[in-house]
Amino acid sequence: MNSQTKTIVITVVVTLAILFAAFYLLLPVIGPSVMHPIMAEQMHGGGSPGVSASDLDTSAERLTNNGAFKVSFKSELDPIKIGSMHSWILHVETADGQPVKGATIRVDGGMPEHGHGLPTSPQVTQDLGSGNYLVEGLRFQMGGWWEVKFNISADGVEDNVTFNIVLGG
Ligand SMILES: [Cu+2]
Repeated sequence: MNSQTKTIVITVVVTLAILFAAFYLLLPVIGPSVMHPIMAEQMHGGGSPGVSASDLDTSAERLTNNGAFKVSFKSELDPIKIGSMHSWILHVETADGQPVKGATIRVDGGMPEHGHGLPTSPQVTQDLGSGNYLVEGLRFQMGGWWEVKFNISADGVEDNVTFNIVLGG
């Protein structure tokens, strides 16, 4: 190795060392946007173990947990845009396909991997008839895996369904 090569090698090593040091020093500053998912994962033990966003069932039509209702949704925004307040129309049928009218429906949800809930309190504001219900006030403020859960009660039967939404960005 001649002295010129040595100088180049030393310069590269020193530059890399400075870059690494700067990265660690700057972490708190560039923090929130970059670190949110990583820190949340550490704080909440990585969410549900073994579940990754890529093998989630993201279909817009699902059976409730106990099989009482078949539920589907149509978003006013398709595709759903991060940060935009919008509504859904939820369609509820019995397992054998009869529209369920006059149901009482509660909405809940959040990001399992981040350990936080929905940023808004979506509500079913209208029974549109024919098993259709207007859900207003949905907003997803970041990309990633969201769960939107509906608790449905009708004719003395109560059941729950969870839709998985994966937003890019
Ligand atoms: Cu989040």
